[in-house]
Amino acid sequence: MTTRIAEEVADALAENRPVVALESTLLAHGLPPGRNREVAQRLEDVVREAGAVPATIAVLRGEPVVGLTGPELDRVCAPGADLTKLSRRDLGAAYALGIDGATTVASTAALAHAAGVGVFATGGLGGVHRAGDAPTSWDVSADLAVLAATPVLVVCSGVKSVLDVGATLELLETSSVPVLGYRTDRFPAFYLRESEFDVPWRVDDPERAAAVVAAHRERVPGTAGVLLANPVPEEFEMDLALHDRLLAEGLELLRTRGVTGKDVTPVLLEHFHTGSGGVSLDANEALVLSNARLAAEVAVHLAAR
Ligand code: PSU
Ligand code: MN
Repeated sequence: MTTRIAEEVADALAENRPVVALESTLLAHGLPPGRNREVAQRLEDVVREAGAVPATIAVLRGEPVVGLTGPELDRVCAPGADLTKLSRRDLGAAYALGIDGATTVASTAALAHAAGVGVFATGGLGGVHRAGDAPTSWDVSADLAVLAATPVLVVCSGVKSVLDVGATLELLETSSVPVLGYRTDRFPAFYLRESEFDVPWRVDDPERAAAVVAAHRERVPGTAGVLLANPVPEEFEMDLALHDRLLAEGLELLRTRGVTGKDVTPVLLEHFHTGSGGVSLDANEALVLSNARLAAEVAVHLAAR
C-alpha cells in the first residue's frame, strides 16, 4: 500500500515550499476528546500562519495518510474512536489488517521522511522510562532509535519528567543525535522549562536552527535526525510542587495497576490532566503550539536555503 499524500502537501513538496509534519498519537491518546480536535485545528493554523503547510499523519483503514483532511481529523479525535497507538514496528500490521491507528513520534517521523517531509513538530519525545522495582524495565521508546536512523528535524519540549531524562540524553548522545536547546542552556522537561541537564548546543533564532540542520544533513555522514528542544512558554509552566506530587502519584498508579508498555505514557498523561484540574492540559496545548510555530519558522528558512 502506498502512502496517500494530500494534494496541498504534495504540491508544496514539489515546489520546495515548507511543510511541517504533525503526529496523531498526541491527539488520540494524549488529549481528551473535544480538546484534541481544537488543538488539531490550532496546530494546523499556527503552521499556516508561519508560512508552512501542515501535514498531520495517521493510518486510516490501513492506509498511511500524510496530510489529514478535516473530516479525517474529526475521525482521529472522535470520542470513543479508540485508535491503536502505532509505533514504527506496528505499521506493517496496521496496513495488512486495515486498521485505524494514531502515529507516535517514531512512526510519524518515518512516514514524514518517506514522503519527503523533513520537519516535524510534537509535544514530547518518548524516552527511557524509569526502571521500576526490577533492575531495569527495558522500556525505552522506539522514538529514540527511529530518530537515530531518520534524518528529520523533530521540534519538541524535551521529554516528560516521568522519564529518566539523563538516561534519555545519554542514549541520544550514543545514537549521534544532535540536541539543540532553543533559547535555553537546559534540556526542557515538557511541563517544566528546565530539567537538571544541560543541552550540548544552543540556538537563539530559527535561522540558526535551520543552518545547523542543513549543515548536519548535508555535511555530516550518517542518518541521524536532529532534536530541537523548545521549553514550554513561561506563563504555562506547571507549578513545581503540583508537578512533583502528580508525578509521584502517577508512578505509584502505574505500579499498583501494573501498567506497562505502550499504555504507560497515556495513563500518566491522563493522571496529570485529571489531577491538575486541567492545568497540565493548558501547558500541553501551549507547548505543542509553540513547537509547531517554531518548526514552521525553521522549515521556512530551510526551504529558502
Ligand atoms: N509525550 C507526551 N505526549 C504524548 C507522547 C509523548 O508528552 O502523547 C506520545 C508521542 O506520540 C510519543 C509516544 O511518540 O507518546 C511515546 O510512547 P512510548 O513511550 O510508548 O514509545
Ligand atoms: Mn515504551
